[in-house]
Amino acid sequence: MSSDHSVVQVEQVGAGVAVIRLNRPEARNALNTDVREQLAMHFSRLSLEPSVKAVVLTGSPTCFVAGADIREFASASAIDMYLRHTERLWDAISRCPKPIIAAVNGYALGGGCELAMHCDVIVAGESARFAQPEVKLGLMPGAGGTQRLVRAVGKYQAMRMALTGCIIQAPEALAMGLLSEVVADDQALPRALELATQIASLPPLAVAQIKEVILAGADLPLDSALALERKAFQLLFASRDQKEGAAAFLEKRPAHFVGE
Ligand code: CO8
Repeated sequence: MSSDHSVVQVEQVGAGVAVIRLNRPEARNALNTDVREQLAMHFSRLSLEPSVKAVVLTGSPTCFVAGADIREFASASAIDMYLRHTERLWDAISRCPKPIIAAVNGYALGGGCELAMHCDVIVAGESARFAQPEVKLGLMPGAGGTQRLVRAVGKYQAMRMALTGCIIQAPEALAMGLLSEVVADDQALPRALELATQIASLPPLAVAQIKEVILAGADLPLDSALALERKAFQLLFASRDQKEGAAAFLEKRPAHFVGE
């Protein structure tokens, strides 16, 4: 890890995979300004780092993230909250062009569940728990918990979660469509690393186009989304990796992708 005491630690592991680990155990990894700014800084930097092809985001073995730091906003005014402009910090994560795999153990609550939903693939340990409990604090989700959640699980489950703040166990979250995979608790990080390594070995231009089109297309009318998909698909025919992928298949040999 880059620094043992930092609340957000980054390590490059294996070929093309960076791991971002939240490290604020005394507050269950609650997202205070320091954590948010460091997360944004690392995601911005890794977005531009050519040697990194996929990012794994994780917390501790018992807690992913217990939400926004309640102490930090307990007595804030509406104008204070506005002036914090936390959207610029979330944007650094949502605009990362590289696949982000969340490895979730323990609690992913409020802003923690929203942080997981900023990721592209979510692997959870079987004891992980998810909730949008803001309503119990007289609040509502403020970082995608009404919007990304409804897109992931549909109206009736999103309403149930946000209106009651109920805790959802990992197997139920998987069945709802909130997760990609549930594994044994001690396998969440290894499995996320395995997926990230697999993605990092694939042609990065194709990977980037897939991520961009799936995310952008989800907010467009179907015709526009299909046109966007077609254009991105056609664009990939300009890449060396597309020629290499087809040639390797036809010559019955492993492909050697160069990212061009
Ligand atoms: N904020 C600040 N401190 C926290 C938070 C938090 N969200 N969660 C835990 N802590 C602190 C506790 O205060 C405690 O500190 P201390 O030791 O000084 O008393 C320490 O972490 C340990 O907490 P617990 O003793 O409660 O630990 P447990 O293991 O017993 O329980 C839980 C862990 C279940 C995670 C429990 O701490 C909990 O319920 N936490 C609050 C969960 C919550 O309500 N989260 C939602 C917050 S609101 C939110 O996320 C709004 C998002 C809006 C988007 C952002 C827009 C800006």
